[in-house]
Amino acid sequence: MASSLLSSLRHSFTRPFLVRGTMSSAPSSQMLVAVVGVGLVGSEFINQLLSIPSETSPFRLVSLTSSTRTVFTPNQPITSASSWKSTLSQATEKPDYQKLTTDLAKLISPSTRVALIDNTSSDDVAGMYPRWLKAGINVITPNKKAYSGDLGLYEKILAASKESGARFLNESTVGAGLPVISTLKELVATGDKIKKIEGVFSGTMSYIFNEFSTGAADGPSFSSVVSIAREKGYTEPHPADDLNGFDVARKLTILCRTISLSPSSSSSSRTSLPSLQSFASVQTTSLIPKPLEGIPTGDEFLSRLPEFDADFDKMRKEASAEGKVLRFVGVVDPVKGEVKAGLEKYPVNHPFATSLGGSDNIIMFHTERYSPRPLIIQGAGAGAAVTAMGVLGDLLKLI
Ligand SMILES: CC(=O)N[C@@H]1[C@@H](O)[C@H](O)[C@@H](CO)O[C@@H]1[C@H](OP(=O)([O-])OP(=O)(O)OC[C@H]1O[C@@H](n2cnc3c(N)ncnc32)[C@H](OP(=O)(O)O)[C@@H]1O)[C@H]1O[C@@H]([n+]2cccc(C(N)=O)c2)[C@H](O)[C@@H]1O
Ligand SMILES: *[C@@H]1O[C@H](CO)[C@@H](O)[C@H](O)[C@H]1NC(C)=O
Repeated sequence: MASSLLSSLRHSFTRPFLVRGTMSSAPSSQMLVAVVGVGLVGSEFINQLLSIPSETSPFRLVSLTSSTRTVFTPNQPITSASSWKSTLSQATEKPDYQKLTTDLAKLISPSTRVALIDNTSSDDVAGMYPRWLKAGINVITPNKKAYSGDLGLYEKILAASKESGARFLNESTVGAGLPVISTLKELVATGDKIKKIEGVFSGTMSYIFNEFSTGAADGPSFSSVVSIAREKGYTEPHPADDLNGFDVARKLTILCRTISLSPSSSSSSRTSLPSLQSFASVQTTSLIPKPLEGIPTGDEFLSRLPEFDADFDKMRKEASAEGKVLRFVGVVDPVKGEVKAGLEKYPVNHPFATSLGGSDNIIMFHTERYSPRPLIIQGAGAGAAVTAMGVLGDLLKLI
């Protein structure tokens, strides 16, 4: 933390001197960018990156990698938003992460830095972060795998970043483009004390319960809401991959680690939070009915889900009788030492009941300063445009 603050200060002081003498062209301190994973978010990110006018942009896009192909063109950066796709599809080289690491590391110099954007959801790619960071390559990603997985991998990432000074940024892993991690980091770094973070962290779960539970005693059946969510492309192909709550558990792990491993975090919140071995250590209450666990296909799962509609209906009726709605939330509570994900009830006039629409996320920070009324962040928590904005925003933090 202190060293990254120092390095960003150092950077802002030295940059005017570097720029002097090259008045005519782009900033002389440049950032070469490599993108791995060109799906929805990756493509949108590339388009946003290339929309920065090249005369002022400190970025040069030098490499693209999909699951089957790779291009590396440091001498002729990619500049065209209309042709990068065909450049990649015509490439004949297969992805080779060892080679990419060496090739990128060779480009690093006092005036040239390198950032790698992982826009995959791949565990293998996430496993490369320590090597990339060690080689001096900055890593930016919306992929939650590395930061919420095995603690051993996360510790390697921290150590590699410390050793080389290369940075890893993760804003878009929680709430996509919403400023959740940066807000949390700033609260902690300025000495505020986190009492509780609570929120609707999954766009899919948000949509499902916004539709299913409005405060009324009746409404559409749970299985019909899940089916519609799947048709609209809001769920994973297999809805159980959303209903298991793991996505929320991963996001909570990232928040928890961000608090407990921050050097400026008060020692009490650092010690009271559980040290999570991985997202699997988060107390997570799955919404998958027991008899449907392990069903291999999404279609079969959905065809049997109506057998459990009565159970969900009963919960909705009970909540309604108390003047409440059901929401699938995540909680990080340093006071109680608790990190958990599951279904909770909230009064019909609570922001989780009144202000959510579509697949919005909402995150409440209860802190010593923001008390009794919490700091609230709300908005679209998924979608290529906002996620790519979170990634590009991280990249801009390096300049
Ligand atoms: C900027 C950007 O492109 N972001 C995307 C993001 O939109 C997308 O959801 C995730 C999912 O993988 O990737 C970045 C991730 O999500 P998305 O783009 O939605 O997924 P995708 O369309 O399936 O694209 C993934 C591409 O990765 C490639 N891939 C897979 N495995 C590899 C390996 N080993 N090497 C190289 N490429 C690899 C696939 O390539 P092809 O098979 O097509 O060649 C796919 O194209 C990323 O972002 C997270 N996310 C966070 C928050 C919000 C969102 C969202 N979409 O709203 C996504 C996802 O969890 C994921 O980790
Ligand atoms: C997220 O990134 C920030 C750096 O911006 C870092 O301080 C924090 O520890 C990271 N957290 C996780 C879990 O990756």
